[in-house]
Amino acid sequence: MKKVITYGTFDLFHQGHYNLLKRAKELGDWLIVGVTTDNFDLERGKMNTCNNVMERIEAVKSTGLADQIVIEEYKGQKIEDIQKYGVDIFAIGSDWTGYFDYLKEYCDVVYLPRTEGISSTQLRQERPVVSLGIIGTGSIASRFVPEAEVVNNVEIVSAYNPDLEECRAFCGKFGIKKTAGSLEELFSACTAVYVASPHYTHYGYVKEALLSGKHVLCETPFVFKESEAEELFSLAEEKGLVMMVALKTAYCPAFGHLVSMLKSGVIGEIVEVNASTTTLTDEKSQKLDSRLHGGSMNENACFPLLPILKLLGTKFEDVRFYSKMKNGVDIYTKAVFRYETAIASFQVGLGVKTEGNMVISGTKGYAYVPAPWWKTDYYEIRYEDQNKNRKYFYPFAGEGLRYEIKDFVSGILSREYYFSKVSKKENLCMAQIQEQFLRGENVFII
Ligand code: C2G
Repeated sequence: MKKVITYGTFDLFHQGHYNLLKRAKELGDWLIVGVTTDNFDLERGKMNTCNNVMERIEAVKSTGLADQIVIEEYKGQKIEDIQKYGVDIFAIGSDWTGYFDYLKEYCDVVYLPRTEGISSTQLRQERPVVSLGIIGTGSIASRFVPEAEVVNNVEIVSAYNPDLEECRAFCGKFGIKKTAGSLEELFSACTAVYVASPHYTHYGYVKEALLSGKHVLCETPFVFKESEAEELFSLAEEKGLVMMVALKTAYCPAFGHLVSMLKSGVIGEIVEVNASTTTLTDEKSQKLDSRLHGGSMNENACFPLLPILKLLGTKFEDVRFYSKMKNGVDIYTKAVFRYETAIASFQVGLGVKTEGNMVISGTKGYAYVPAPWWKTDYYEIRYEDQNKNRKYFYPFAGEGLRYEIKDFVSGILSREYYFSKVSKKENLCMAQIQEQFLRGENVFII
């Protein structure tokens, strides 16, 4: 039996892909199709795929041409697959001519004619564009705009800030066409909004946006009351809108992989999670202003809460906070969570600096993520026997905001496959923890 293998992303599956698979199948008796994983595509610079790996596998499957589908996860896998599956012919489109000649050592390499006039890139450009309005034009919004520019199918069309002069300057700087004089004006120009205003204003803006039928991407921290989070999620569900919290770490390739690896048991049972996020901040900053919901917990807690809730769940027995205060806000807080079979802790600080790494300890080994762990491209899994230690590297492009933006846009464009990387349950739990801290429950001042 002559075995043929071919690989591809097969995004927005089209006639060119179909022709290629058909031609490949005709070369032998058994066709194996390798479909790239989302992470592998990110790694090789394909940032803008519209369909996730499950959708792309489904598309290949539905042609009925593939006798076997495998997933392609890393560079170098082709050689291993060819040997593992006893492949006779490696086939690929002519756009790759010459590139895969190194595989000739293992099997025949055939470059098949590419279908002219159609491509995923072209189809992606033809997809609807999500028009985005920005509420709040401060520093995070300034970092957001260049990141959104590298994501397909999204255009920033307008911005709003109650300070019209500041808003005009922002729009001028980034070439945003419309300076909105009111929220109504902003909403009339867009289908989705990015809420990047001071955190105490999130609840109000998100609610107005949802009521106006807009999808929402809201900066962290989302809201400070569980009931508010609950209300906003219900509203989004009711209206059939995507509402996502822009907790960038959750969308970064390294973090997603780390969580999946640890959940699959590579360090045994997880017994402790410890993470810290400190960012020394000018005392006069709004972030340290008690009247504006300033403070370390409010500003940074959602970052370490993410791995804790993802790895240990939302059902802890109790939590205690140890805080150092200044001018009515916590400049440093250590939180300790007791779970039935594990413990977790984090440190957050705006007025105290500490090592910003993350260590997750298990019964067989531990994961070490160096500072700043919340925007990492690298982590290690370490064991008693150091020979077994492994290092893992992932892409982390630019400011890392492009991953959440891409997810948000994909969520809006292909709703049926959308699931939020930070679940409703996790978001509610984060709000509930913040609320408990603000109530002073189990807070010990040092
Ligand atoms: N293709 C084609 N005609 C087109 C478009 C694509 O024949 N108009 C072929 C490509 O040459 C490739 C296959 O369809 O053989 C899949 O294309 P992509 O989805 O773009 O995947 P690609 O990035 O080429 O991945 O490991 C992955 C491989 O290296 C190829």
